[in-house]
Amino acid sequence: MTKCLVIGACGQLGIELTAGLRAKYGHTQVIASDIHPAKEGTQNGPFEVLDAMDFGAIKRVVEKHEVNVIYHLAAILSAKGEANPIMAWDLNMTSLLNVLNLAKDNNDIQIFWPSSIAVFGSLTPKDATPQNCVMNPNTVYGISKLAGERWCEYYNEKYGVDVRSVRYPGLIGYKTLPGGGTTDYAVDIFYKVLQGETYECFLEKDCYLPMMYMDDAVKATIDIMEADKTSIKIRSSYNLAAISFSPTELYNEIKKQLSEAEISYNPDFRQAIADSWPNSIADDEARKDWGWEHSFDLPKMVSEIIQGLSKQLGNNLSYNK
Ligand code: AKB
Repeated sequence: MTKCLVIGACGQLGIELTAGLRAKYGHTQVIASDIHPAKEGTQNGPFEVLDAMDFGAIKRVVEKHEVNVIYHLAAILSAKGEANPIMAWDLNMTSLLNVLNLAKDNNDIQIFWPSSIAVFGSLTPKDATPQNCVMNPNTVYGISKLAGERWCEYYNEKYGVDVRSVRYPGLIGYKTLPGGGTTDYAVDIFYKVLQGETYECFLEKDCYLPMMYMDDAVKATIDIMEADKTSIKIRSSYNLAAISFSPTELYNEIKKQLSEAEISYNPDFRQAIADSWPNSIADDEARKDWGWEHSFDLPKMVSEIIQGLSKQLGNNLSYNK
């Protein structure tokens, strides 16, 4: 019987992954945990306040609930990490080593840990970036993700830990605001335009980045964890792709569906981070090894978010779909 622990369940992905796992395995089978108290979306099942830096605390929660699958999502992202690099490194690495060491002592525990397109850098091929290529990340977040990937492969090879990982592109959902990422503009814009405000974009208008709608991200995460062990050939982290677009392309699609939407551009320090990341990703290995397929293209994603977020915000703007 699958018994999951989600670490970082109150974050942008955590809330939606917890909901997806509970829908699949049952509410009591998924323990949500976070350093912050439970919030809406995590309260319909067990919840533990948990510091991912505290090995003993994770072990106690795992033993108490007889957990056999850990989704470890807690991390400091790219833009926020630059404000406090040492803290970002400490959190991102110590928490990963905590769950890997737990699984090393108990090989029945399976681990999911997310990597990111932030592992790539200025010397990486920009278009259709392959799984294996030059990687020279220039953020502490990217450095920690690349080091984390090496640790995952090491623990799998040396100790047999069943750890699985994907390199998420920018994740776009509307249920919870993201915090501290460079791709967050693609979520922020919806909140602003649906409240009748002009969105001031912190990236340049033609800056292409790999992105993915949250439902696809949740599906990819559950799919890789459910795949047969023998089909997982990459134990560092899989390239994962869905759509790529620039702020202008996103804005134009929103404008088609919500004619009031307005945007202006005022790039800041996050532009340099975005410039070092790929435009698009080749994810052939994920598609071949464990059958990855995405479902959301840009128009479908925009329409879902406008409809869902309008309801959530209770606004009465008219949209065209
Ligand atoms: C960020 O922008 O830092 C994240 C990521 C791409 O991992 N969304």
